[in-house]
Amino acid sequence: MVLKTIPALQSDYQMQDYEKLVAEFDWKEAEKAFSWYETGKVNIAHEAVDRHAESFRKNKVALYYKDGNRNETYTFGDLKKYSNKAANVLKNCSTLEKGDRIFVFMPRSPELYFALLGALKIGAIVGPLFEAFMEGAVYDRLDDSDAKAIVTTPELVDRIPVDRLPNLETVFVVGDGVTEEGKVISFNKHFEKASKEFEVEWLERESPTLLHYTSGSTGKPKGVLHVQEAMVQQLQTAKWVLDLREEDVFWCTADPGWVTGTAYGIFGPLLAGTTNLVVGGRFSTEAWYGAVEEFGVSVWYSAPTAFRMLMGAGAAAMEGHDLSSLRHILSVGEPLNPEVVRWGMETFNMRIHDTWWMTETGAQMICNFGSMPLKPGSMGKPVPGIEAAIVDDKGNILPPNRMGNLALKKGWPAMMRAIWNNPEKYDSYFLNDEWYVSGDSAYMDEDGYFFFQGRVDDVIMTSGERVGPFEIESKLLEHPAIVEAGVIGKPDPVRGEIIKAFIALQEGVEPTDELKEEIRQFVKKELAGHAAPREIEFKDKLPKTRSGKIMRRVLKAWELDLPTGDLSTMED
Ligand code: 6R9
Repeated sequence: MVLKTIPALQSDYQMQDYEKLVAEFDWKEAEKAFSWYETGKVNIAHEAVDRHAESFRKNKVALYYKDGNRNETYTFGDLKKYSNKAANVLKNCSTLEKGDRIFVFMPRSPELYFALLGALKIGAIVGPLFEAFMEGAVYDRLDDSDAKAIVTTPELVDRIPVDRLPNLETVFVVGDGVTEEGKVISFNKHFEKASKEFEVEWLERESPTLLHYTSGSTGKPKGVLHVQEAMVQQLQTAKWVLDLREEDVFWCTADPGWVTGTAYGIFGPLLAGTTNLVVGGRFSTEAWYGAVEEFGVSVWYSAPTAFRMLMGAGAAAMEGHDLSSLRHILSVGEPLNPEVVRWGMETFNMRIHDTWWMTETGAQMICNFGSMPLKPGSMGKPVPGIEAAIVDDKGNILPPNRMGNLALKKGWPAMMRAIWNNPEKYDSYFLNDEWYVSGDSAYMDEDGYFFFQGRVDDVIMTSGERVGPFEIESKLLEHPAIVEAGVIGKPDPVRGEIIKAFIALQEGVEPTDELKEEIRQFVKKELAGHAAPREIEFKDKLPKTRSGKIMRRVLKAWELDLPTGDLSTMED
């Protein structure tokens, strides 16, 4: 059963005529929005902050920050001043030069944004890290990229193995009363005195900006390198997909340790001159609904795992909160289950718009736009200017409704330009020098909508049928007892593979054998006999990444007693 198509929104969405744009749009058009189009002087931090600070947006709020006792507001003028100060600190207290790698390793706080933008102003390459990383994860990333400096906090500094990182020269520690010894520099001490003037380093469109480490299923995490030109696509999608407008308050819930937290937690909205909310700390239903209300959030970008938690908390959790400021909701990172879309319609009377992209793509690629009908369960259609297709392993385009490799025509503005230190890995993404192959399995229907099926490695072959885990997981979520589900293929001598489901139940539900049977029958009746999980295992919690992705490879490794691979991004 497929939920009915939800009609396009009747409003002034920025992208109106999708088909026309697909036929006519050229990225060259989008470049005109930037000052470098006129001046030739390129720096993403200038475009995101200084350009607005020098305009009518000088006193407009750029950043609301809330965490525990801290509740702070920064205008674009403030952000220019403080990122200039940060740039001066980084420049004056280290030997950092254009192209050198600096990491930011700290919780979400205004200082993180000042430091990150300051580092971009001096032309350094910034590697953002999740604050939860332990010593091994920090070491791997700094060592692989030959980092020269890192910005961190007193709580995290002990996780940086300075003795094993001979090229790491400077450790900036953000906090009060930091003692300067060895490589440690007190960020705050120098920040207070630093000049608020700074001449940004002017760079090229192809100059690198960010180095985002992302884990594959095997081996060490790889460093995905982005360049200045990514801003073209980040701004264009902020307009078309996020539909950001002058008066919006935008909240991207992602941490900058994840690409969503930089591309859309910083750049997209700031390039568009939009007011952003940053909330520190961990997820809680109360804090999240409270933040939407307190700051009047109008556009909200989050992830299925968060929506599922809000859904699990039920209507009672919303009581007493005025969420009427919300106008547009979007999702990324994991397949957006139709059940969650249904909940969104019921709860907010709003469509939740899925967006598909990857660290490697640098910006949104396949999306549900406000101006088009939404098919629940589909990620939508390619952003105008992007060509996507389902191809076989040789690069032949497959007809509609056939499952295959989700591929993108090489050469979009935000595309990664290298895997750090690993040109072979970089080349391995491309097929016939034409297609970027995502590693995701999907199909496209006759209307051009793309449907995610799973990572290629996760696709299940059972009794000769190819089954994507996503469809089964989504069906399982429709069962009232289930909060979360992860589905894998388990090798079987007769059937090739059988379907095994790991399930987290609603609080208070008894994990009985009768319930297992009931769930099996439910899938059988509602989806297909061959899709019903032969094995079911109840778990308190499923293994997930910090960006909320269910780690099916970990479930599989546990099941089959295989090595789990890199676990540095796993949530504790
Ligand atoms: C931005 C981001 C990329 C992988 C991607 C896919 C999964 C992301 C999705 C989605 C289904 C969506 N993914 N968005 N799957 N529907 N809307 O998530 O980057 O952390 O590199 O992950 O995430 O499997 O290949 P990243």
